Amino acid sequence: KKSELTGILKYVHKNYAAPDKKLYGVAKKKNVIIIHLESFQQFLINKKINGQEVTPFLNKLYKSKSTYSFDNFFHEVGQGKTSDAETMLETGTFGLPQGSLFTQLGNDNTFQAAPAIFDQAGYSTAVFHGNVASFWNRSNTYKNLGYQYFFDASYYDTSGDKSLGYGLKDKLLFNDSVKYLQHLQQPFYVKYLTVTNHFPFTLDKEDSTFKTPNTGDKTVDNYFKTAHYLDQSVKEFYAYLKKSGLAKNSLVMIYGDHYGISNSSNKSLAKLLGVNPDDWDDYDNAQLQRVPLMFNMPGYKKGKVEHTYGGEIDVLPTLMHLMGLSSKKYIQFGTDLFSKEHNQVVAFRNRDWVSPDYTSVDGTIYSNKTQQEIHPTGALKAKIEKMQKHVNQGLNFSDSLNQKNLLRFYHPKGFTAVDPSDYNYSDGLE
Ligand code: GP9
Ligand code: MN
Repeated sequence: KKSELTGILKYVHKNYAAPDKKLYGVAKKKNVIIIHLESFQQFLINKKINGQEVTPFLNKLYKSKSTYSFDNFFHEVGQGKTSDAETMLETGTFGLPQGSLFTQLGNDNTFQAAPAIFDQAGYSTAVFHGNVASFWNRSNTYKNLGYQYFFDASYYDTSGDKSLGYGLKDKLLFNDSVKYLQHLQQPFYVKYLTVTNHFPFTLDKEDSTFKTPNTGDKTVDNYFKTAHYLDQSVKEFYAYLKKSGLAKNSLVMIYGDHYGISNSSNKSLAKLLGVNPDDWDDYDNAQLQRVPLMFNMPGYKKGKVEHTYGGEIDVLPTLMHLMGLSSKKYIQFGTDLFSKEHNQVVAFRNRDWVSPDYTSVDGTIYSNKTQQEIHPTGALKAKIEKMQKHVNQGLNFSDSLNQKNLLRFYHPKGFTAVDPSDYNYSDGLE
């Protein structure tokens, strides 16, 4: 079994993309604050409904000179949804072909993941989340990832109208977590998992005055309301970051974990996006899987909107390089989005893919330029096959690494293995 690592390592080394020297370490020693925008898709950015911006604050961050934003960034989750996004971002490996890696392998697998890497670089690490710790088996998985603290629902007052479907409302999560955040030793690596913008996108009247559209599909209509609420939550958190002085010492990474509107509702959404619903097809569904990715460094002046194609698997090496941490000795399946050697073929978990010029859905190839199906021959056919091979290899190697728990045989130099028994997330009340 150990020998299977050899093939994986060969692939990972061949795939490795060296960082852009100008950006390497640009946020060195700063805090890392990750804001996981639940079910948040890229089309919300700069979108107006009835003349009103849905996400005015995020729009400002998106185009700010202090932010590197991406407009061709895709989620790559499978059935593990939020937990798949977390898997990719924390471990640099894909979620599983079926089910959730957190649920299936989170108890026992060996990881060489972001929390442990940052911990060993001198950071304190924590997750803030308004749902119960057991959801997606986080309480066990986080210990194996090496998170020092997990402030789950038990740390907050979630009574009455303070919480909704998946837990504490986002504004309260950001507000009520400050008392824990401010006691963390800096620099810290922390993650906020929001929940309010989650299907079925319901919200109490008192939490929003946003005037929803009227597509006839309640899910689509309400999505804009909860997204607007999420935007306000982030704005309020930023006010705290500014006031406390944390902003200027932090890199804030903001991303959408996956779609909120499923393919079956996309036709209702089409009208709002200026597309004739009758023309909506699989190609459009694939393109709609874009989610935001922003690296905001308050005070920084050289940010811009990047058009590079990439996905969630690419985030960890990108972030590590911005923070001045080499990713070279780790087994990660994505590459630094700022690297000239970054591969722009984005794998979906079901082996479909998107790239700057072509899109593949269910074996059908589309030209992005014409948005029409094509039937490649000759050199183009070979090129397309090469892209599919890249997608298959990445997913296959990642699956075999995780399913056979191969990292237990891999010992990157200078990395200390995580001992889950080092952590106890209880708030001492039970
Ligand atoms: C629950 C939240 C939602 O804690 O993270 O998970 P999802 O349903 O999006 O996978
Ligand atoms: Mn989610």
